Amino acid sequence: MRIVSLAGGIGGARFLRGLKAAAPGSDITVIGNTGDDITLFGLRVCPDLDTVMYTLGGGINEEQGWGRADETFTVKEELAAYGMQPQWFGLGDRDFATHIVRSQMLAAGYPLSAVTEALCDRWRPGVRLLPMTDDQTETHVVIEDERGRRAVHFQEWWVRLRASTPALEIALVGAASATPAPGVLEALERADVVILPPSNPVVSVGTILQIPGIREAVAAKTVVGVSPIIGGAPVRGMADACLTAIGVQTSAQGVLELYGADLLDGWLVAEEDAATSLEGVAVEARPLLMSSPEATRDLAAAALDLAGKVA
Ligand code: GDP
Ligand code: FO1
Ligand code: CA
Ligand code: CA
Repeated sequence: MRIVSLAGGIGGARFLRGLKAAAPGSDITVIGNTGDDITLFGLRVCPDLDTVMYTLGGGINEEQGWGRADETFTVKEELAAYGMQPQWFGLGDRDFATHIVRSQMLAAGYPLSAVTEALCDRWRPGVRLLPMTDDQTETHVVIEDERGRRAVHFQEWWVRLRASTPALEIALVGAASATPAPGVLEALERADVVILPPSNPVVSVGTILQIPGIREAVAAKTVVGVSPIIGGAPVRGMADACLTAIGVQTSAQGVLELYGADLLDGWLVAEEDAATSLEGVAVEARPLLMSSPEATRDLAAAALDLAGKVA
């Protein structure tokens, strides 16, 4: 079976581990969000691609959900001793090596998709990991504080401000002129099913869907999504702040309506959200917590099962 999945960071990566276990032997292509990407100290950092690569490749810091296991922070401390900014983003020594390789290859003219493939030669994630686009796109957030109304990089809002300052607008800068990375539309074209993991619907899946051509190519397929919202709150992180920013209620129903019946054929929600419904979409209630490898595998299996029913 050919499966395509659109993934952000932690929620996407954990779900993909379950998907690999639920569908052994299937061909899985992951279209990764690059809206979180940021250039720091001259290095290109791609948090969501790296989270998927490290999680599926066995290098992730399991408790944290991002960054490397057995990490040290000597370079970060040395940069801080020089007074280098920003100091609110924690790049570890092992992680730095990934960003050095990536930045060197990008500077040599390789597109991000080729760089990602080269990095995955080491990590062997067991899926084909493609960036949504090779073009530089970045999610920026409009906030208003004592310095006035201004746009900051998504990471500054998310990590430095912990999403505590309301987002007035969230925009993917560069989206209009971006094109899907090589292989993205081809993988969608060939897919038997598209699965939307419980990734952030605004700044992960929503971002990928903004690259011209991707939403239409996804909608043409049998698409099943998993709600990242359970009982009116995100399972972890601050997705509620993102949904509020775009005027969507933080609920399984709100996210279902945001994606819409033109995109989704099936939608998995938690037991307490069983009343969720939208004409044209098959909604099923299932245990939605990825609390163990078995629970995560069962969740992915339920998504594939629902896809089989609505296809
Ligand atoms: P990020 O890029 O690291 O923020 O990760 P994603 O965008 O891939 O996923 C973030 C979303 O995952 C959050 O909105 C969480 O609510 C959701 N999430 C995390 N763990 C679980 C879980 O166990 N079950 C479900 N249904 N959603 C989860
Ligand atoms: N998240 C944090 O909350 N603080 C950090 O210092 C931080 C550093 C970091 C470094 C590399 C990386 O791949 C991810 C990192 N993250 C950090 C996670 C990341 O900023 C966000 O969780 C995602 O981009 C949101 O999806
Ligand atoms: Ca992300
Ligand atoms: Ca469809």
